[in-house]
Amino acid sequence: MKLIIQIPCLNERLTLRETIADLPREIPGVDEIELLIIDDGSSDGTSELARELGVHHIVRFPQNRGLARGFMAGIDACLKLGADVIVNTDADNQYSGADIPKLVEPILAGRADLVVGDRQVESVEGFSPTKKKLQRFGSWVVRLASNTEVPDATSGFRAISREAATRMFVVSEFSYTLETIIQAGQAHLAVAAVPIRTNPKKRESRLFKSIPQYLRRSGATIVRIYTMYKPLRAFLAVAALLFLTGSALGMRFLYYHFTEDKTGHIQSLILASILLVCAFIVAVFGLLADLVGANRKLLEDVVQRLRRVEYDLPRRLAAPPPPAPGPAPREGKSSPPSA
Ligand SMILES: Nc1nc2c(ncn2[C@@H]2O[C@H](COP(=O)(O)OP(=O)(O)O)[C@@H](O)[C@H]2O)c(=O)[nH]1
Ligand SMILES: [Mg+2]
Repeated sequence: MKLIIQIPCLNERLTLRETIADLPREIPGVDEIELLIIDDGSSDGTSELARELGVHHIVRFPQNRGLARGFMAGIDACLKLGADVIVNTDADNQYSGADIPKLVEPILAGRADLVVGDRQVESVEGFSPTKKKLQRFGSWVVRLASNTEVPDATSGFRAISREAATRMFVVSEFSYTLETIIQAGQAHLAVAAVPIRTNPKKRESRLFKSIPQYLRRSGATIVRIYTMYKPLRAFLAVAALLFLTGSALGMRFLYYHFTEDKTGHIQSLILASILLVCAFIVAVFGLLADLVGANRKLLEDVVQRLRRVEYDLPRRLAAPPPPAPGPAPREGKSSPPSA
């Protein structure tokens, strides 16, 4: 059982040493632990420090590609390196490395494919009330879209089984946290959450420069992801709103038409017609988006199979062949080694 702990980094020279020092060196049920950092165009010598600290693998981009792409590059590298379980953590030592055994336990026990560390956000001191509210809202949307019970969807402290990692495809540019849970939920993988501890805040977030930026980016990500994974529901909700408003205006027109003067309220009639036509168009868009979604699922299946061929086949070919079936070894004598 090989565990690779991956750490996405953007200029983390100041905190990387402490983060790595806090990682466990041994975990019951795990034979090998390796570290991998994704240095996403850092200019402060993060990679050099990582090498000095004995990090086993470094994925380095000459230019910043963003956390989501960095995360996926790490996942791909871990699969290629033969990881059975992958743990993702932050380089600012935000999450307590001592909780990694707790995080991987449900995967080792075969109870989960994706385990998300729950920071119990209500009690985290470093979070502003706005961030807490948005975090709660984001987690609720993710639970709705994924049919899972993850309380802290934006947590980057996760354990991922090889099976779940082979199925991960992040399309969002900005962050991987929400999308990966939705994908796992929709693929009917077992998603679990365990309470974990966090360390005191070391620095401001690298992902957001200000609260309005946080609101804008997270809001857009949540809407986009929900529409992407539940297109019919999202489009039909908008269509229903347009339909109900159009119908109400249409009723208003008919009411006045039959009870008062027969010539007035033409504006209501025009607006009602426009809204009803729009409702129809949006509903048709929903059907089209649903068809595109079905296509994406097929593509995901193809990519998953390709990954298996690319990453699992060489492993299987490199492994010694199983002993050829033959007569059972006689008692007291060991069987001859197979070729
Ligand atoms: N690969 C990559 N990692 C990033 C980028 N921005 C932030 N990170 C890393 O992602 C992790 C989370 O970032 P952090 O600033 O702690 O975000 P927060 O925990 O949401 O406040 C840290 O390990 C960062 O070094 C980026 O553009 N690319
Ligand atoms: Mg952090």
